[in-house]
Order: sequence, then C-alpha cells, then structure tokens
Amino acid sequence: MVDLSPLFVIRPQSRRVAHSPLLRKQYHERLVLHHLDHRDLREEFRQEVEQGLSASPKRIPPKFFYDRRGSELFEKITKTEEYYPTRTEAGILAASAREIVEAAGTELTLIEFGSGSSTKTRLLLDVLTARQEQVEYVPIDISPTIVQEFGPLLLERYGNLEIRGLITDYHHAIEELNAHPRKARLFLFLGSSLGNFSPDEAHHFLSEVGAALEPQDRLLLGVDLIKQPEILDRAYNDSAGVTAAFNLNLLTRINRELRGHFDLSRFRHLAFFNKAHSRIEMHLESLEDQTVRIDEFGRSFSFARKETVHTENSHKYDYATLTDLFGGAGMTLLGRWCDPDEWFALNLLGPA
Ligand code: AVI
Repeated sequence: MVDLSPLFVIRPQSRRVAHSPLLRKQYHERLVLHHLDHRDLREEFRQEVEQGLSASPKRIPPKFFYDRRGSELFEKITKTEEYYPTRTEAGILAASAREIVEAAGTELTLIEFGSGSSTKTRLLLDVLTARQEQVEYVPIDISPTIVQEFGPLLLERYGNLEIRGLITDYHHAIEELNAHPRKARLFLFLGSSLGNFSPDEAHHFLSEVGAALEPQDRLLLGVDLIKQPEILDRAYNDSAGVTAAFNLNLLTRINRELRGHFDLSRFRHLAFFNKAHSRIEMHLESLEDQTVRIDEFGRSFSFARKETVHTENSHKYDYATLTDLFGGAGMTLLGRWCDPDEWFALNLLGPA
C-alpha cells in the first residue's frame, strides 16, 4: 500500500476546495489546498507599483501580470502561431515523457513550481499514473484559482491521483517541503519561467532547490534557448496583439485595484531582444508627455514621451551559461531533451 500521508503539516488556515456537491462527494479527499498565508498580495502589489513607478527607469515586476484576465491572456499567448516555447516544450514532452520519467527514478511524487493549466504536466502524469499504483501531485502557486479550476479535470482523468496544492510562493514552498522530506520527488519548473528571473534570482532559486534535493530527488527544468533575434521578436510581438493586451492589462489592473487613471490608448506595448543581456525585454511606452494619477497613492506620476515602464525580462540561454548556472547552484545535469531545432531544452538535474 502506498503511503499517502500529507507531505507537510496542515496548518489551521488550510481549507478544502469547495466544489459542486457531486464533485465534492467524488473528489474532496483527493484535492486539498494548503494555504500558507504569510503575505498580503494586495499590499505587495500596492508597494511594488508605488516603488516601481517612482524609480528611474520605471519598472513593475512581471509577477503582477497574472490576475484573472492576465492568466487568460497568457493562455492565449501560448496558442498564438508566433509564441513557440509552449508548443515546443510540449512536443519534447510528448516525444520523451516516458524516457524522462524513467531517467528520473521510480515511485515519484510530482512537485510543480507554477501549476499553470497543467497541460504539459499531463504528459508526465500519463506516464506516472500508468506506472505507479498511486501518484501524488503537488502544484505550487501563489493563487489557488488555477489549481481549483484544473484540479478536478486531472482527478477525473486519473483515478489514482491525489493533488495537494501549496498556495504560497516558491521560497516558502521549498521551506515547507524541506521540513518534511520523504520518498523520491520529481520537481518541475517548466515553460522557461526561470527566464523571467534575473541571473541572480535564477542562481538563488536553483541553489535553494539544489539544497532541498535529497540524493534520489530530481528537477526537470525547461529553458528557452538563444536563437535568431527575429524569431524571438516575433514571439513577443504576435500579429493578433495578444502579448500587447497582456502587457497593457497591467495598467488595467492598476486602474481597478489601485484606482489609477491610466488611459491605455496613450501607452503602447514594446518588446525586443536585448543581445547584450540575452533577453527579451517588455516595456510599456508612453506615447506622449503625460501625468497619471493613482488615487490609492494620493499622487500622480509623470511620463515623458517615449519613457517606458519595464515590465518583463525573458532570458534566453546557451548551454555554457546553463552549465555554469547548474554548477553554481550545486546541481548536476543528468539528462537533456531538445526539439530538433534546439529552440528549447528540458534539463534533468540532480544534486551534485
Ligand atoms: C511565463 N513566461 C515564461 C513567459 C515568457 O515567455 O517569458 C511570459 C510571457 N511574456 C510574454 N509572453 C509570454
């Protein structure tokens, strides 16, 4: 019998996900969310927007893209013709999931940083659930919405799956998981989300995960590789304007949540490859000299024509940089799977 005792202590503020009566009857024991409430997300948004718009150059971190509308728009981006990373990574998984899972070990618990819509995770779950009597899946997300939405679909698909979501940030999730080590774990960090970290943040994150890995644990890390700048530029400037809407939605969010007065028609989406830093940069560029009031702060912010708010970096890697990054974080590369064009790489890492 496989031990399905929780990976971590259920804190008093943990609560079960509410579903329709039918789903509750069927699923409530198999889908549990642990809310590790330690921060006030609204206050964080407030503080970081005020600091970021007061700084020079202006900036707002990309983690704030993902309100409900932002998450929907991101899903749409992944389906545009130009945005290749999602479908390329899914293609690698479709071709090699079995081999990857076999290389990762036996009797695995699956732990995913950033649960997304779990589309790619399903390719791994197909293999794991066919091979193990029971599978435990631990999605980690700062928002419960995606897990609540997609969790029931996963449970319906896999009768031997248990989902124990951790609603918190990566740092606190690692702390929590560290406190309760147990059987072999396969950590997933897919979608090249590592690329949205600065090089220092990437080093810090991988070092934290590296330190948490027991000898039999593994990390499967998806990274987007350097390629022709035109391909990169196109991926972040799709012809249907979905990425532009995603970027501009940040201003809509400020208007709604912080009582801002941004006129979206006076800003434009800007995305380009910065070769020196090997990253796509996304900005919101002011089309004219203007002043925008944000009631929540009781003040206004000035924007010169062509001044930008830097909203995202998406780093693209080469193998040499990855080797240094993994080594510096105390991890060893055990396997790598790529698409035929080597646009994207899935790296299987273990502790050094
Ligand atoms: C989530 N992340 C890996 C995406 C990326 O490609 O950096 C976010 C994104 N931004 C614009 N398009 C997609």
